[in-house]
Amino acid sequence: MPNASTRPKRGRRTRRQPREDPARNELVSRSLESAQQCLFNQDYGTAFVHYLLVLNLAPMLKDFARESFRFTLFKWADELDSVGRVQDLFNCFEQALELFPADEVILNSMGEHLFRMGFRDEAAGHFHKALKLKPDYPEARENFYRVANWLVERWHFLMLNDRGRNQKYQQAIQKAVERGCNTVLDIGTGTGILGMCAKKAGAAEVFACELSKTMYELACEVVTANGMKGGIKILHKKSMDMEVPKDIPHRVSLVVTETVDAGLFGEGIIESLIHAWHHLLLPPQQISDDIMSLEPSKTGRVIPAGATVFGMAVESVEIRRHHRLCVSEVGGLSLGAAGQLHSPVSCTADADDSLEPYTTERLSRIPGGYTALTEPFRAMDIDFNNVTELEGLSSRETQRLHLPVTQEGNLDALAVWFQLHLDQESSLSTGPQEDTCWEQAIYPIQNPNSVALRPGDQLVVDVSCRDAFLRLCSISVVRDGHEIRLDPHLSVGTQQPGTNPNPTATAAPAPTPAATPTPTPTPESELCSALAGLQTHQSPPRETCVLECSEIALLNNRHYHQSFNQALDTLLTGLALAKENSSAIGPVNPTTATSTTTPSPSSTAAAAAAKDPNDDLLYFLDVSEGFSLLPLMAARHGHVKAYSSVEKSQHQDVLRRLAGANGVHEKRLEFWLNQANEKDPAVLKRPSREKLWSAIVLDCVETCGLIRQRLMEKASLASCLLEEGGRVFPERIVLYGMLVESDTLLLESAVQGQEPTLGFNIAPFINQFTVPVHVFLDFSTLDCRHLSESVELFVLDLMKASANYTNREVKVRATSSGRVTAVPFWYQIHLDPEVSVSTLSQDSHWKQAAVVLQPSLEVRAGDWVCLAVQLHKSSISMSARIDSEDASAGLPAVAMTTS
Ligand code: 44T
Repeated sequence: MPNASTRPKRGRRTRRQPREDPARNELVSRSLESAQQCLFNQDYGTAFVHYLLVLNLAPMLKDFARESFRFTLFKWADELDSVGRVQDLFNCFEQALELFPADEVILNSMGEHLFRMGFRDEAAGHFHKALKLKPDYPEARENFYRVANWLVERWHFLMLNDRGRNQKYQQAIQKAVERGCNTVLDIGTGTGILGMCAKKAGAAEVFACELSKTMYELACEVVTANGMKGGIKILHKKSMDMEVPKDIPHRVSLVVTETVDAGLFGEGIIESLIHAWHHLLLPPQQISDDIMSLEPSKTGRVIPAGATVFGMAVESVEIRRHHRLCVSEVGGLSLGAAGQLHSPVSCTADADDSLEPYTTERLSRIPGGYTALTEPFRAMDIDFNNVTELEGLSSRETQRLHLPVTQEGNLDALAVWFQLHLDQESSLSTGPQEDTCWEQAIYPIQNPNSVALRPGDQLVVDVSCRDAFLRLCSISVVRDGHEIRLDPHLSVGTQQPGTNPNPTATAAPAPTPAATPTPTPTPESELCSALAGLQTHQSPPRETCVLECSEIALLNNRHYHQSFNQALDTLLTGLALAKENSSAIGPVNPTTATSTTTPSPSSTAAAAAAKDPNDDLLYFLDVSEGFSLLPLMAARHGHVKAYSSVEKSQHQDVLRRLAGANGVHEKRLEFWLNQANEKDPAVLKRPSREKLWSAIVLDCVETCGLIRQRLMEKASLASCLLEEGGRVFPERIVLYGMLVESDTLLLESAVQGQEPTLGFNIAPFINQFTVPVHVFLDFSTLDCRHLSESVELFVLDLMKASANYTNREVKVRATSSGRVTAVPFWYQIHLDPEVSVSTLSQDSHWKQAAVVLQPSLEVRAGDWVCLAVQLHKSSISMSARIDSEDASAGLPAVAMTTS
């Protein structure tokens, strides 16, 4: 080691030829050797340090050592990650990027770590950089698409394409500026559009703030491109962190904002405006003020000026099946012992704060439609120009509304929307009937029993504002003068607590006779009312458990479970029979791979005496993500030991309860992730050293409609772990698609030109975040024209995972003329040669996805379209062209490449 005084200075070091310094060379070569040795010994931390030293001292070795260095870094990062040393992990990546600043693989990997830890903005930056360095790097592309969906949410495209909305905002802003509001702050500027409107209208000073880094950077680019760089000061800040004069020199006369979500208050508009009135806005206008004055305003105001919130009770099968258990039995299992299962969306009076009070749906597109059970009612009026009112919202008394039921049906949810009053003359509505793209807020009913309403009933709803969220809670139904409480913890109906014999029955738990128009009670209604009165006593709380909406929808899917039951039955019966036959011939080791457990033929009797009862067992492994009943269904077949991947202890408890109630011995159900070693948690393993699996269930399609990441890797591993005759479920998935023309999909994926954005140049910037694959689609209600029949696009064979192709050309005949803008796709999931389930079926918990074609393709009826489909890992891409060859004579031609 050279001593400190002779150590070269940093600046000179690079100019020096290492050959001139034998001591350094010696150090480099010894360190390199140590690095390689440590790598061999899987001591990645030490290897990493040695590599750092080597490459800092001898940068010319970078190309030579790049691959091993990356490998070491990734392994070491995984180790650091598994022990929670997050800071060290990022330090290592930063050191690595100092050495290799333009290494797309390191950038992409760092992005993945950042994304997993929730630093989405930073992750996006890394994926973006990696992609710029190597535009055809599929991993970075897939990752970028994933974050793009998070960072620039799809509503940005919808909003910017909504010319009506943009024009209304523009006119309101222009009017305000003309009337003297010439200092403006745009809170949550997004792409900068409202700020630019203010500038264009002639405002002297315009400020804008945006809390998302990605959106802030985008706004800066857009404002510059529109020649307003000097005219709008954009801050990367949350408005509540802004101060006068630090961030803006003085208070402003106008705040413009559209920080509202489907439930109005979800983006924090109440807190932002309270803060703005106290710190950023001039004092509010007094009634006596001359609002027509052309002088610069000395008072402040807000656009939008206020809002009116509306609600309505609805019946919707789609909402019901995602939030409540609607079946009492699936796949041969009785679910009575499950306790109360509900979705994470709950707005009951005692709902805990971790639950979301509402979810969102576009009712006009909800599969199966919806029925309005009441007229729309006014739930709240709010004046954004009245700070006292804003401050009083949370302490406002709960408002109790009695809503006349106008239509017979099941009460599944309260739907909420609002009118945003931009000023006194102009407003926007987000209602379900309006021609808008906005979703409505949905407050699902969590009552375990269905609540059948009928005209004449009154629904009692409490409206309040807690934690700055609007809360609507259905309290009770008044029928014939009797009040029937709807709290999930209050038993209604004739059931005993803890049982749920037929929750899908449409009969109300409430009194059964039809409501009479006269107040005179009939003997029947008297009896029922008396019953209802008796039954509104407080029942002991049932065990409750929260499941994701898609998990509840899956539980409600009878066909899915029935199909699995059938396929499991075929497999397990066949295997058990084969075992019986083979043991009749002589003791045969079921694994054949492990001869150590085979007793010697000469000692059959002794072996029989010492026979392990587990020898005859079939082993079933379910590696589905989330809650799954399949292991229980398998364990109900005799001689099966089933392993579940359910991790949450609450969910395991539900499965244990169900096992007990369905006659499954506790030893026949294991939770394998409980046993997995911490360092190596999710790796597929043998059930025990000398056993192989009879069946492995893989979760192949995500709820959003995409193939699960790393599916094929898992499938090849799974098929290696099967005993003879064993099976991977599903054995095969077939991807289907259809050519469609859909303007809606285009509007959701990219800003279409400058025209809808008031002539501002925004599209090229926001469209960098265009993602060609749309997820969570409801194909059955998508506004589109079908331009072809459905066609098979791809087959993935999970039993022979290595033989799958990655590229395929499919010829599709156009059945109508039009513009092919997208190809929605879905899957037929084949459990075995006879049984399959479709992700397109009505009761599916899966949604569909679609590739938006760029560019779209004009077709005439009868044209053959050649679709090039590519599957890289789990991401699908497609392009289309008119097939000029005459393909009409043949069947769809297929070209394929194997991976
Ligand atoms: N609403 C559409 C648009 N932000 C959602 O980071 C409107 C949806 C909509 N920045 C129904 C109706 C409608 N300080 O980029 C985002 C966000 C940013 C802030 C700085 C703050 N205090 C905030 C708060 C939010 O503002 C941007 C827009 S917020 C989301 C708007 C008819 N459903």
